Amino acid sequence: MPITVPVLREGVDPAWLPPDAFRPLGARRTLVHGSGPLVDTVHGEVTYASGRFGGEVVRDASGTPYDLVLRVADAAGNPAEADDLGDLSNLGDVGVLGDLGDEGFVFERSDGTTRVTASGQRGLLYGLFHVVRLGEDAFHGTRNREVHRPATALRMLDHWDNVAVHPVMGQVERGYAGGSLFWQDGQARGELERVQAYGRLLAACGINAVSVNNVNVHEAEAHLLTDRIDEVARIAGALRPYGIRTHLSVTFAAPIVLGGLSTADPLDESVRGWWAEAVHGVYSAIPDFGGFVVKADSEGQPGPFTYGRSHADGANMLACVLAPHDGTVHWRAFVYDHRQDWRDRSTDRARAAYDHFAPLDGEFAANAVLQVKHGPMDFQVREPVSPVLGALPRTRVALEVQATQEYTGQQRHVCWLGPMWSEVLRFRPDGEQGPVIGELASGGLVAVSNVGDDPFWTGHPLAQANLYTFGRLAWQPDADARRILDEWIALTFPSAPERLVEGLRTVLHGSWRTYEKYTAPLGVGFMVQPGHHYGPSVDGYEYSPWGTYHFADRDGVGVDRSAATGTGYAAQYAKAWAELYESPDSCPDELLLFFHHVPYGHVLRSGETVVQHIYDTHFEGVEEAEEARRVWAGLADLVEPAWYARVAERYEEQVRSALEWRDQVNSYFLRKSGIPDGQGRTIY
Ligand code: GCV
Repeated sequence: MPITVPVLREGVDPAWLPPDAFRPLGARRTLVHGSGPLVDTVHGEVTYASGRFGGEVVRDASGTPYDLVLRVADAAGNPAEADDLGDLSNLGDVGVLGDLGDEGFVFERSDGTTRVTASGQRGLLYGLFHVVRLGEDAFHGTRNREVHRPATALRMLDHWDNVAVHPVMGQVERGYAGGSLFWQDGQARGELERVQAYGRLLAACGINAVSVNNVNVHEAEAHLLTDRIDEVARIAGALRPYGIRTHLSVTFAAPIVLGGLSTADPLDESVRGWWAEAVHGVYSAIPDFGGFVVKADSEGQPGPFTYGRSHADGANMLACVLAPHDGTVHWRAFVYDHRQDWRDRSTDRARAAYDHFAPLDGEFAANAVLQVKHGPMDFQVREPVSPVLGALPRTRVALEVQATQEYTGQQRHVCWLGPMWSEVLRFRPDGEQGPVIGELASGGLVAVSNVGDDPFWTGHPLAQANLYTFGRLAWQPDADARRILDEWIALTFPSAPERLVEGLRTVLHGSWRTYEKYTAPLGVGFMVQPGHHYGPSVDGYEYSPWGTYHFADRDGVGVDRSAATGTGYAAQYAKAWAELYESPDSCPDELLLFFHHVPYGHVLRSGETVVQHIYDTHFEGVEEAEEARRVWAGLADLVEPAWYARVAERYEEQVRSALEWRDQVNSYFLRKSGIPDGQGRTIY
């Protein structure tokens, strides 16, 4: 039976799956061949599109020509069922199917028929969305066989959603798009059609896993593991038709909090037994459950350190009880001292993850994945790539990025993060040779979700591009981010005139660098308002316990992380990078203040002094934000009014906020340094 495609409530934006995106497919005659629940999803999608656009969907091969064939075949290229496939039997070189795995597919077109052949149901689903992405191009000319398969098996979104509204963090921690899609009034939503529609959007960009609750596990969320697992099961049920496996964040102290045990020591037999029992319950309710996400010994969350155990001990205990069920534990490497004394210059938060985890390489179980933030600090607009990502060759490592824009404008500013993520994915930890991060992240790619129950999903409609880009990069980490953005534009605005396409490119392409220009300079980070992290406060975190300092004084600014005179962080990299970062003369400009404390008159590789660079980029950043607002205003006649208005309203706030950033940062450095702007502009 075909599934019923989820229908969005009036006013909810279809994002990158507007009905018109299905027009080319929906106007054709399509054979859907194979069986199983995800084939039913594909069948449902084609039925829905055909019903809308006058096409036809056929389930059993009849020998008549088709415009499109979507079929599951076995590794030898034989169709899943022994139906008469007539002219469809020609798969040519079928050897490749054996390599496709469950998620890959072959795409080809000849003799007027477009064929998608997958060896697993998931592959068929992704093949369907490939056809949707191609639009009319999928149905013209001849196309040689293309093999598509994801670079990594786990492409995941972590939701930091609280079941019950948290008094400080609200419903979604660091969420800027309304309430939770999953939870409302302290429980799982009764109506889950939107969750299913979310799964559909995610499948269309290649995401296959979702963790549904905050990694900071409060009491209500803790119970999801045991007595409230039925609520998680209902959410999993809504995501499953689109190939999404559900994961849960759990507290390491669960045996105490939920089980009444006196300890959560990972080497204690009763603790292990308790977890095994709990996991059994989870899999009874959700047979395809993905696994756990764990934030341990981090920012107040409990962990194995309490018992004198290592993080490998903690992760492996959970891995062991998950293994019989094919589950995975995602163990976060975000472990540092958040109660640091700002007077203590010997402690460097940037060092912490490497210091904790690099010595544990080779000790983690096969189904334990170490989940590592892309930078050593915390999702700043500019950080070096975390040295942890290249330091554990015998460990499955996942890269974690933040689609939710905690430090990049909180979905009030446009900040398309595709170029930043691409830079990280292309980074070669060993220098010129060796694999890039996109290849090393065998444990998967994870983004903290930027989605909520807002009608536009992401608060700022243009932030949808971040979610889409993440999914597509997770599928193919070396893909060109700008091509992905073009895909997003083409899907979101089918048959958009060139002026709109160009306008969207203009406002999005450079938006990350624009944001970087008017906020914290040269990789120094933070300078945000404490707590909520929106807007400027240059010294906001300077005397805090969080390890986030810039050390500006009258002579200079920046953190000395060199091995020779600083914290030694630069030496955590392989030789080529360690040498590059070690000296202020070779360190890339954009990271200079991350690695070095330099005088304001220090001349950058660009030829500009540090302080003049700060002034110039802050003026430029505001001008670029104003220009983007102007470009957007010129698109008013081409975009649906509510969409247009939401973006326009956000641009007003972005420009206001950018001005505030510019004036606070520039005034701060003028007052500290006493060095006037070389161009004589007004600084307060
Ligand atoms: C979920 C940062 C955020 C926290 C977040 C933490 C993490 O510190 O500000 O809200 O907690 O990262 O990644 O665990």
